[in-house]
Amino acid sequence: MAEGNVERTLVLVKTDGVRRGLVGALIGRLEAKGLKIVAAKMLRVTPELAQRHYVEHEGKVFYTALIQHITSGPVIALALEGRSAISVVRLLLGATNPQLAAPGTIRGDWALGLTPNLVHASDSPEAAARELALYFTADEYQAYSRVGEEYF
Ligand code: 3AN
Repeated sequence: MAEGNVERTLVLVKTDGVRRGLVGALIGRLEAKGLKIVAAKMLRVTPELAQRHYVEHEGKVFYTALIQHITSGPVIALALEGRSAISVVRLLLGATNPQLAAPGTIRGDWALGLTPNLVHASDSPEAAARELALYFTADEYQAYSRVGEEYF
């Protein structure tokens, strides 16, 4: 496998992750993998933002539940950077349905419900660009070097 291009991806610790007190554990796993936090905030997703975020799911049976869940409490939004960050984060999360997610993945280990499945992450470069722009402005990103960056 090639080294992989450095990418940025959007990760949301969803309201269930915040309410369950798993923010530190979830972010810790992503950080330990070697992904670098380049922007972060806690926010309440408005219905308008939720609609823009989940536009591709509009009309699906689970859409209303999805919007209700993401707007039901605070979320943590993160921009993570690293080699092949988009696909790597999706692998760490595991399958969308936590009942089918492999053990060792975040959803496989810590989630059971389909709507409250702890974390959202962008699934393609196009989605990452679109979603990052929904949550962060250019001046909210921080440039810095992590200790041990040569290992990642
Ligand atoms: P992922 O979060 O793995 O990218 P998507 O983008 O297909 O999954 O779906 C977005 C969210 O919609 C999921 N995180 C999950 O909460 C919800 N969802 C997806 N499929 C279903 C489904 N069949 N029934 C209920 N909720 C679903």
